[in-house]
Amino acid sequence: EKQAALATAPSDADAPTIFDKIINKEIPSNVVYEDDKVFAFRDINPQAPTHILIIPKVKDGLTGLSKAEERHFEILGCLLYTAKLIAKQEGLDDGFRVVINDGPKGCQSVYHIHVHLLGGRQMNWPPG
Ligand code: DGP
Repeated sequence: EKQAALATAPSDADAPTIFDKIINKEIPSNVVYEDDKVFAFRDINPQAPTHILIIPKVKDGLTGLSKAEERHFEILGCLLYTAKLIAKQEGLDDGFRVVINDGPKGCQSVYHIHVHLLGGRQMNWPPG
């Protein structure tokens, strides 16, 4: 399913994605954190007992990390700091993982930057 999505994903288009509808609550999601800049919700296809996506409310061209510019420094920091806050909120005191998939080879499927927060089980290394 994911491979099929990757084959058709617009790897550099700045078009709206399903995440805009999630932010606007046109599509329901399980929201775990929201402020003026950042939105976080549970992944529909969890890869760990805790699997949360942390995204900027305004994409501003940040389809993925590879498109980051200096103007994105603040929001990039906000996303990671929010991951830390949510990890605490979720009780992931023994550790967790954050992941940013970028581009086709990074297995990115939604082109609105997002930080995956994964935890609640022993993670493995190397990742797949
Ligand atoms: P990535 O493959 O890194 O681009 O991650 C995209 C994630 O988005 C993937 O783990 C599944 C998740 N996702 C896609 N559509 C929806 C949705 O409609 N709702 C929720 N909650 N998650 C979604």
